[in-house]
Amino acid sequence: MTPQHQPDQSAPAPVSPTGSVYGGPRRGRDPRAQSGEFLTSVQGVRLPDTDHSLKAGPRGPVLLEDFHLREKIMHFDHERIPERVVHARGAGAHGTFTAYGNAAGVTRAAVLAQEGLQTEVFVRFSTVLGSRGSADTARDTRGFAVKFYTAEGTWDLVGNNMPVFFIQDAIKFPDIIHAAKPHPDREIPQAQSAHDTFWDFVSLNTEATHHVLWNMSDRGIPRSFRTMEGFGVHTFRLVDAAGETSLVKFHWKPLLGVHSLVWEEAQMAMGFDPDFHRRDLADAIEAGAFPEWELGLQVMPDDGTDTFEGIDLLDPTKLVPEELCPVQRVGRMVLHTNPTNYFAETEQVAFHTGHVVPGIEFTNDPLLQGRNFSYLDTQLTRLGGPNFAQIPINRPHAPVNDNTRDGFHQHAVHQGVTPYKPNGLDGDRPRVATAEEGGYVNVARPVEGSVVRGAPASFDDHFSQAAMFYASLSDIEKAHTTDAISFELGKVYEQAVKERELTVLAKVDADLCAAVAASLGLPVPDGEPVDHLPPSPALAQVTGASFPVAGRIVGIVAGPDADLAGIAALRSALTAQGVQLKVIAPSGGKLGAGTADEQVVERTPSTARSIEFDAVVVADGAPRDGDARTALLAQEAFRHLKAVAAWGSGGDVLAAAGIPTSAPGVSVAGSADEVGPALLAALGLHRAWERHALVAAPSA
Ligand code: HDE
Repeated sequence: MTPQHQPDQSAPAPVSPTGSVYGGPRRGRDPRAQSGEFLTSVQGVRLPDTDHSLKAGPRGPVLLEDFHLREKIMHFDHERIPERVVHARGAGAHGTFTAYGNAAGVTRAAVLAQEGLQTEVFVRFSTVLGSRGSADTARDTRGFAVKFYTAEGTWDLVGNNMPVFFIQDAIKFPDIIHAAKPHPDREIPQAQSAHDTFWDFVSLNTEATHHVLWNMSDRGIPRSFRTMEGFGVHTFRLVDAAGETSLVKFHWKPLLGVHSLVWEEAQMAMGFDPDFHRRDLADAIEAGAFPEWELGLQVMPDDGTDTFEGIDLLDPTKLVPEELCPVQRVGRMVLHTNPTNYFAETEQVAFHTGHVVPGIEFTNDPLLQGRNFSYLDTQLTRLGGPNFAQIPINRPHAPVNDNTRDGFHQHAVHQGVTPYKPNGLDGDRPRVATAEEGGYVNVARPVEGSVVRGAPASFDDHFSQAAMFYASLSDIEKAHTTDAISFELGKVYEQAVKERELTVLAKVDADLCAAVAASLGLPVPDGEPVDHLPPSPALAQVTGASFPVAGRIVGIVAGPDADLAGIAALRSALTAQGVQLKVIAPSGGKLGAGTADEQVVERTPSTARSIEFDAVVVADGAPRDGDARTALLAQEAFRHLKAVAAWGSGGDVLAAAGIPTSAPGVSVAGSADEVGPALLAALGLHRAWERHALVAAPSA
């Protein structure tokens, strides 16, 4: 007799309570969330007092039987989990990815291939080196990790904002990270690469040179997570419905363009607003300026060589120039919802390169293969056991029936007696799936070779793409990169390390090497730059192109006698483009309280600092002999190449601050109506780059 099916495999609910599909507390309550009107103990006993321990008399001693005290303190003592060993500092958001459908020719993964299909995502951006409480704007690579909750299972694209990596083989990851993290003796410096051990390692391990140049370029100090590109870095293998394969590289293209801070701004933000990027992301989403990216693919033939136009696709220190292989846009991601709870979502989210769905496979990139081990392993310590996939933010939005059982933090109440296969007692359920039924059937690919510890000869080319990258930058970006390397090596104590790094730079670009050597007061070493591919214009970010301005912030200096009607008019012109206006006045409260043009004062001279604003405007009627910090505000904005504007007597305030009102990106108008269009145009260009020559080079 065929055994009767027993409902053996009940699994956790398929949709995360913190996912935006569920809507968190906004739509219905998660039964595991806090509920009830009264404060209770962990066991649900209502509490009359949570401020006093149970004592023998008001002056003590405290009694051991105080279960509430013990429970409250016990839980508090264990509120922390280990921070990520890398990428500890991060910020996340929920969103939706919509496929255009044009990827159907290369992959059978519906998330990419099915036109119009919407897939929920959770994205976490991060710095690499700093601790969880470190500052956002440190010079560093940024993580760009996307969890796609697809109906075919979860797919994680765990990328960075740079397309290459420091090392070619995962076995070196502990080395690069130990070298880049704070020195083990004093645990300094925090969240930065400007120190001896980092430069010691990268000057010896020269395969890092390409990534080091990206870090030292403006990409290392993004203006916002919203203005970063993202890259999958490795080459992946896509499989279409017919089983045909292609090699691909993944790109995220921000609709707002790629923009960065200037170095002085980044340094100031580390003190004035260490949460700069986290705040920017959350504020933009809250304001409705939802960040968007298009996902793009570089598709290359899987012809068995694992190379394209002579570029080794298995070497993660190499990119494929977009001019050689265009990026085809296959979908759009919109981030529209802030997390409800940082710890539950952003901290507990667990990404893994091995989370893939049918139609997405790996290549033999040795960095990728090592990552496929690491990301699962790290969660055991970080999230405390093997059941981290049951944490709400990590739950697949696909039915899970995995036959795993028990373990720490098991939340499911599984039924039945047959968590094994084959089984006869439950009709051998759950069934295995064929490819047609959506089973992850690997494409058959031949593997052969001798067992060796080594790398192919092509991995020995450490400089040609570094040189190409540097040659591709705009002059301003080259100047910034030169300043950045001069700064970082200037912080290094060991002379030998500086000298060694100069020999590396000599292979990249002679002018770069000479400028850094001059800054360090060291001789230019012998050595010729290597040959490289032609410059790739797609790698430069200062191009003169204009971009949408949604989410930008303008600070407006005002006071009790300011032209409030003009401010109101400017506000509506800016708000229509998604730009926020923040009023800065001598004291808090409201200007013109109770009038039609009432303005809430959001900043005073003691709380306003230029780093918060993409542009600074002085209103007609603003105090002419105002606080000296107001002059500093305008001067910093000017020095950082930001748009500066004024109307009416506001122009006098700029003049008194020593701002040349005819300089590029400075507009002084007769009325607020004229300021709006000029300001929006300047914001679209991000910075007044032509002003670069006027201001102190190292700070801009
Ligand atoms: Fe990671 N990386 N990584 N990495 N990585 C982690 O996983 C690792 C690498 C990246 O927001 C860890 O859950 C190894 C490249 C991001 O939660 C860990 C190697 C790229 C994040 C780990 C690399 C990345 C991580 C730490 C060399 C870009 C943050 C905590 C083989 C393509 C994800 C964790 C988040 C996090 C290991 C190299 C991106 C330890 C061994 C290359 C965005 O598993």
